Amino acid sequence: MNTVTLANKQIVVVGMGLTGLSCVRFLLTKGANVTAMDSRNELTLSLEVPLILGKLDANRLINADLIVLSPGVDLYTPAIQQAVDAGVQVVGDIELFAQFNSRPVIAITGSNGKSTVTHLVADMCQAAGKKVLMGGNIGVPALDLLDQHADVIVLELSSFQLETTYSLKPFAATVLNISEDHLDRHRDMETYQRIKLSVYQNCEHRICNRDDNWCVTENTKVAMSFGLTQSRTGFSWDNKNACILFDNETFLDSKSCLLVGVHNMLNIQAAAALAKVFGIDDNSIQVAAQKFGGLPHRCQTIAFVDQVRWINDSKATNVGATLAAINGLASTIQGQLILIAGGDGKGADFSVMAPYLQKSVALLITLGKDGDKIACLHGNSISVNSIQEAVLTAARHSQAGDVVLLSPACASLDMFVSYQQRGECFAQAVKECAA
Ligand code: UMA
Ligand code: ADP
Repeated sequence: MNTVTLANKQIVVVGMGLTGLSCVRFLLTKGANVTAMDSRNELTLSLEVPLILGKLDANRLINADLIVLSPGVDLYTPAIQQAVDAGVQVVGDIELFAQFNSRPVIAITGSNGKSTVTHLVADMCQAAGKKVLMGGNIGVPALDLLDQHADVIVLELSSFQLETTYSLKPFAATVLNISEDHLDRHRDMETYQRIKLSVYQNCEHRICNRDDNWCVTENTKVAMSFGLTQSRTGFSWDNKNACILFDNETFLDSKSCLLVGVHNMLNIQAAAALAKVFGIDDNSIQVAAQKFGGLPHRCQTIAFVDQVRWINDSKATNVGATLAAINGLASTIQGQLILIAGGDGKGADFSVMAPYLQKSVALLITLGKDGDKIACLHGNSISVNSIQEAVLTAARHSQAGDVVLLSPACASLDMFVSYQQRGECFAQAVKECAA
C-alpha cells in the first residue's frame, strides 16, 4: 500500500472517534473515496464523506478495497470478519502511519506504564535538544503527526492498535510488562502476548523486561534489557542503595527523582534504555528522569500534610496496577501505608490482592460498588460512602511518615464520570482537609 494505491480506492473507515476522524482526514488528502461508518445510531458530525450509522453495513464492507478499523472496534465483529473472509484487507491507523512515515519511531507498549514511559522518553529526547512528537494511544492520533517536523516520534501503542499493524519498523521498541488485560477482546493470554510482542517484529533495537517471562521469548534478540534482578549489562536495580544501575555502575539515585515506587524505577529504566539506544546522552536522560513528576492520577504525590504523603493513583483501574503501586511503595515508606480502594470491579478476581494487602497495608478504606469485596480481604478495614469521607478517615488514622494511597483497583464509573474526576475529587478533599 502507498500513495498511489490509496488514490481512488473505495475505503471504509469504521468508528468515528479520534482515530476514525484522523483517518478520514488523511485518506482524503491521498485522494481515496472514503465512506465512514459508526455503530452509534445518532452522531452529529460535519464530514466531507458519506456516513453510515447503526448496524455495520456488511455489503459495503465486503465491497471495499480496504477497511480502516478504529482500535475500539473489535476485529472479530461478524461484519468485519465477513469482509476479511472475502479477502478485504483490514488495517488500523498505525499501519497507515507506518506506510507513510519516514522519521525514526520509538514504540512503547505493555499492560501498565505506557503513558508514563512515553512521556519520560519524550522528555529525555527533548532535554537533548531533539524535536519530539508524541502520539498513539496517549490521545493524539499518529496520522496527525505525519505533516509535522520531528527528529523522533514517540508512540504509545495499545494491543488494539498493534492487532491491525503489520509494517511498523520502530527504531527502538519495548514491551514493558504483560499482565491480564483486555481478555474480553483478545480471548487468551497467548493471543494478547503475541499481539504485544509483534511490536518487536521489524524493530531495530529491542528493549526488553528480562524479569517478565511473558515479555521475552527464546527468539527475542535483545538490544538492552531492564529489570529489578541483577545484571552485568543493561539497566538493573540496587535495592540496598535504591539506585538504578547501568552495566552494574550507579546511573541514577532514586532519591534524586520525583517519581516514587519501584514500578516507576522500572519505567525510568525502560525509558532510559530507549533513549540511550537512540543516542541520547546520559546527562539529558538523568536530568529528565529527575525532573519528571509523574502524570496526573498515576502514583502522583499530590500533598504533604503534617509529614503524611498523599498519593493519587486513580488511574489504577485494575488489580495489576494497584499491586504495582502497593509493592512499589511498600519498601520506601517509613511509616504505615493506608490504602483507599474500591469502585466498579468489572468482575475482577480480587483474591490475588489478599497477601499483599495483609503484608503491606496497615489500614484499608473501601468505597464504591465492589468496595466490600476488597474490604473482606483485610482484617483492618473501614467502609465509607464517599471519597471525602475516605480522606477524612485516612487523615484521622495517619501520622508523620505515613502514606495515604488512593489506588482503587477498580473503574470509577459507579461513582464518577471518569478516573480523572475521581482523582480530582480526591485531591480537592485532601486540600480541604489540610486547610
Ligand atoms: N465504535 C463503533 N463500533 C464499535 C465500537 C466503537 O462504531 O464496535 C465507534 C464509537 O461509536 C465511537 C468510535 O468508534 O464513535 C470510538 O472509537 P475508538 O473506541 O477506537 O476510540 P478513539 O476515539 O478513536 O480513541 C482511540 C483509543 N481508544 C481505544 O482504543 C478504545 C484511545 O485510547 C487513543 O487515545 C486514541 O484512539 C488515539 O490513538 C484510549 C483508550 O482507552 C485512551 N485505550 C485503551 C487503553 O488504554 O486501555 C486501549
Ligand atoms: P498505561 O498507559 O499503560 O495505562 P500509565 O502510565 O497510565 O500506564 O499507568 C497506569 C497505571 O499503572 C497507574 O495506576 C500506575 O501506577 C500503574 N503502573 C505504571 N507503571 C507500571 C509498571 N511498570 N508496572 C505496573 N504498573 C504500573
